[in-house]
Amino acid sequence: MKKKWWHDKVAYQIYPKSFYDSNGDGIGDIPGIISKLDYLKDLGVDIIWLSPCFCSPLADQGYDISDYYNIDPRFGTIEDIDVLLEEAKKRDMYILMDLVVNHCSDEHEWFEKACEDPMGEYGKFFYIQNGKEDGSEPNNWRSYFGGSAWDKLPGHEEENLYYLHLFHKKQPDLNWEHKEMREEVYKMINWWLDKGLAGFRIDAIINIKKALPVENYSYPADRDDGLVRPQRMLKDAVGIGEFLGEMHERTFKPHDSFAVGEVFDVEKKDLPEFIGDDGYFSSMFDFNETIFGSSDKGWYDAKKITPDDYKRCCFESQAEMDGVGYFSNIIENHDEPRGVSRYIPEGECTPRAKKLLGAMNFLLKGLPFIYQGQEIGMENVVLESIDQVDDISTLDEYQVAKNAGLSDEEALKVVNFFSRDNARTPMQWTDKAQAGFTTGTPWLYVNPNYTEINVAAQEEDPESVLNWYKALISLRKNPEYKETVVYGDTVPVLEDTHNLMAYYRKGENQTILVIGNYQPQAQTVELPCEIEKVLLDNTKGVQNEYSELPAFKDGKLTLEGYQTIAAVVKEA
Ligand code: TEU
Ligand code: CA
Repeated sequence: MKKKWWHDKVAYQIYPKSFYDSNGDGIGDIPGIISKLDYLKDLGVDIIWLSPCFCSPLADQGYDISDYYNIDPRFGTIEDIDVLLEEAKKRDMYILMDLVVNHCSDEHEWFEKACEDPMGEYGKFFYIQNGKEDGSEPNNWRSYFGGSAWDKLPGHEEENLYYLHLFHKKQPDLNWEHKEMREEVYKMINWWLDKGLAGFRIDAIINIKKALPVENYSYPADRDDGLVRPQRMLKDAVGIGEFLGEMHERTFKPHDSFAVGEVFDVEKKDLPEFIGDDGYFSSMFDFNETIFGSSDKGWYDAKKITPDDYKRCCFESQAEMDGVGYFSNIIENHDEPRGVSRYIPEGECTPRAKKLLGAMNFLLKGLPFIYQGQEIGMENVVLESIDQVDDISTLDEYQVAKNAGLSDEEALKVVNFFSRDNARTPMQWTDKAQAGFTTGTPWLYVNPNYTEINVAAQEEDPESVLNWYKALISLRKNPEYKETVVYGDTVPVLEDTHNLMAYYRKGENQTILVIGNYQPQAQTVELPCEIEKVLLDNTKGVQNEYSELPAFKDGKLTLEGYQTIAAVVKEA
């Protein structure tokens, strides 16, 4: 694998609306992000991915863009972005923005023009077409947010004319088959890269190629709504590489920029095309742990992941990436529950367990992305009522659960666990009003546990989750160990041991063991190696040098509940 400038970095995802509100309107903004750059630099962050802050009606919280060249006034101005780029550069930090080009907003001028003249030039920018003879939709694809993926074209409700939206009805799909539309996308990407962006996170990009002609691709319904999930259609959508390759050649490659794809359902054989040395993208997220246990029926039918499942998913991805490319590793993002509430069994979510999870994921091979609040161990919220929910996806899944026969309480419990709102409650800076996020009324309620879980409380505590993440990041950057942590192969160790996650990171002439006892009870294991130097131990706060582990003798290591260590070892 060719070494790239971003391999040894640490990335951080900001959800601007919930990160920090600088002007008291209850909405996080770009000046707020600028004011926190030193916090992020001190943490050890190099690359910052901003979820969208372009002009948008916020039907899908900004993933419905109405002007790709401008910043929504609720978040700030394009001049604020210039200041952010400048201030980041001063700190050797890089900014990524979110490239949302599977669809735009129905309030984008392209779609407005398409509605004025569906058969004109801008009509070709979208999937606009006649329904069936009986006036029904062209096929039975479901939107990711529920209901048909087709709606009558606004202003043409009396005609048999539909437009496609795989996501919300206010997110019309862009027609990538139309070259002029692609040219507009490439022009926009290059405009932003020329402005100084280091690259993009690329939204839902696997959806840009459809099975065509759409009227030939109805499928047996997979639920009693008579519809079928869009992923079924994607299996018949052939040739996405033509678009992704063109985009790579026309934009990312000439700028040597960093592009990380939000890509699902890519076959192992296609990985080299996607993230190989000259792949469509620099990297893609490892979603193996994220999708584990999910069900086509909906969130209500999903299976919870256990520590042994989690370990297997991580090692599977590490093996998949081996010799192919460089995944981006996450435990959470703005679409997912809080990682510590998902991957740590209920009732065991202590700071020590949070630190174990952090180490297990962060020290894998790949580019680590920390999601805002993960570094302090922010947790899921507890919903009292469905009326508290903002997320459109959650509201849909609540209905799906009720249609499947769950009671209101059961349905609420399910969506509470998986709701995207869990990751979108305001960042918890202090134990003061509104967690120090805003002096106004926050757009979404603050998790009531902010009085215990907040940045200020953890900065001074050597045993805090925050200082543990700082220690993980400084280990990755430590010249003595960085080659091993960044490029060393991942080799599972004691893989069959229950509730134990252990792996070597094998560098050229150094092996680091990462081992975690993923349960509350202590356990003793026979190590196939000699511990030479302990680098990190989540039971001992942050220290530079550790004495030899007292619990290690005759080749046996006893780990306390949720204890994890990283150590230089000598294999037997
Ligand atoms: O998420 C895409 C998304 O919802 C995936 O989980 C989808 O199911 C995938 O394409 C499966 O093939 C992105 C954003 O992260 C999310 O916040 C937006 O709501 C969505 O796209 C629409 O822009
Ligand atoms: Ca604000």
